[in-house]
Amino acid sequence: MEQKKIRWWKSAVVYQIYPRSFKDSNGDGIGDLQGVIEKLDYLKELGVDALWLSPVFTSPQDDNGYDISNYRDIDPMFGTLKDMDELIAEAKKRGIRIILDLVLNHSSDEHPWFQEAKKSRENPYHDYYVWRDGIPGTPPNDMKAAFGGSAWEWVPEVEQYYFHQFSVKQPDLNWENPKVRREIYDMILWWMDRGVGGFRLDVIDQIAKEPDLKITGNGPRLHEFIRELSRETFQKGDLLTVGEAWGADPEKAKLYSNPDGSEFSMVFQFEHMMLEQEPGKEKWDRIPLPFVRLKRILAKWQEELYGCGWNSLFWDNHDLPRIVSRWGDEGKYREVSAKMLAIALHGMQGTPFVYQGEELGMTNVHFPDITWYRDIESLNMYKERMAAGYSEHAVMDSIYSTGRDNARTPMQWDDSKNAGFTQGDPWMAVNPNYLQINAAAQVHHPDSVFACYQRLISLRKSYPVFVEGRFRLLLEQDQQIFAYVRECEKEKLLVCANFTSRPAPFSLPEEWQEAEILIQNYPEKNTESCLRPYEALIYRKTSE
Ligand code: TEU
Ligand code: CA
Repeated sequence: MEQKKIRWWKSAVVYQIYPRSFKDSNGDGIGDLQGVIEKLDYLKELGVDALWLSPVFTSPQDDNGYDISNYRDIDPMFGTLKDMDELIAEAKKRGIRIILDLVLNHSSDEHPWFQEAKKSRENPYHDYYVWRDGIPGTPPNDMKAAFGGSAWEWVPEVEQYYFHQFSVKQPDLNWENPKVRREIYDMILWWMDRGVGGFRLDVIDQIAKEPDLKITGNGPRLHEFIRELSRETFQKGDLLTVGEAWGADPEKAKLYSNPDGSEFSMVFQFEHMMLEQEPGKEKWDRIPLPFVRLKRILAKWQEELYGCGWNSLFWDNHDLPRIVSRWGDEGKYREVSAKMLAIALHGMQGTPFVYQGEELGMTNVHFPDITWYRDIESLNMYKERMAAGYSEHAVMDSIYSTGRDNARTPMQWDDSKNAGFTQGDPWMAVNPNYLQINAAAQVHHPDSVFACYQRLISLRKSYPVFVEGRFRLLLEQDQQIFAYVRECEKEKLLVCANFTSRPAPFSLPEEWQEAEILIQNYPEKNTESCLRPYEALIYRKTSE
């Protein structure tokens, strides 16, 4: 049996860029592709192997680019196709691949397909989308859209409703229609010919919808469609493909990330990210993190995909509050907790994703009022909850703790005006703490959060146990410490992390007393029988 080559993305670390907030090169206050090119040496210094760009395709920007009106062109605010070709080439020179974010569940309502589709029921593009007969004011059913309101929108010209799981300007594509699938496959092959190194597939588990049965995620034809997509496109290259699958469980993930390459390389699952959402409520209604459950869920994913699937590893992305504010500390222990969270995540098996600014320990933002915020999800929630009688204080608290704009404030490059992000007026204000938290203050500082990520990324390439080692959870019931071992034939790791601001009783097992310390987040050696606040270490030893 030919030795299965280790796929490049199994030892890779991917960096997510939210282009609009990363670096502005032309002074219009919006990040762009030339800005990304300017920062490739910074990313090379960090050591990442691939860049996932949130969408930069032509878009009216109703959902900041997750509403695409031309899949084969770059929105002028981000640059041109020529800039994208230059980015792909310049990144390649540095051994870095470019991963594009494809939104295939829906398009923009300004896409020519939809502009045609809504003209008449006989239009050849009409069934590129999901339509239902009805009468004005009485939608086909009571399904709600993720950004508020009904999931059905009436179009008088055709006297029908169209289905949209997200905003009214994001009509769902009809994957039942083979013409839609062919258009999508041809577009993907076109990007593969331009040299992209992979794709992130937005809400891909929602493409096989059955709205009459109120099914959105995990529809009956989902894996049929994904296998066809993979066969017709991805399998013709050596790509990293990652599907966003909010509803995935390990059983589904074994299909999505089957080592035979029949679907994707991996998925983003969110079970570990949903634990503070009050059951039966919206994401805005929070309960404290159930830490022991978190550890059990992380362990479940590690154990169940071992040898038969592949995990992505992430805490942050453009939709989530920043992890150091969420599970670390914004004050005295900001840096040490940011490093702890990195160590706890990067010691596990899978492909780690670093979200822009996470490598600096960037935090959530606390703007004075709603006028400073930009995200359609937060703005719609604000309107809905204020109209429903919530106090403004409660609504703003939800936005402060859980809003997506926490991750979308401009990248903090240095302590110059607007953190060096733009010479113009930024599309969204910079987090005022950029004076203390910025790349310039960290890149050549050996004790910085940046240096911690640099070290973790290089460790993954230096020791096969990071990629191959089997995960085993320790101290399962401990309320403060997340500890686990990784073991393969020749070597093993012990990872331990105190997730709290209090010392945590811990005695290092005898077998690890003489082990080498690969990384730790306190400068001085620990002499007590406890882990200091947010203390984390990775020990390594060769297997007997
Ligand atoms: O997100 C899918 C999605 O479900 C999230 O929007 C989630 O519902 C929300 O963020 C929870 O706060 C993807 C993209 O990542 C997101 O940015 C887009 O808004 C969304 O799809 C629609 O394309
Ligand atoms: Ca710009």
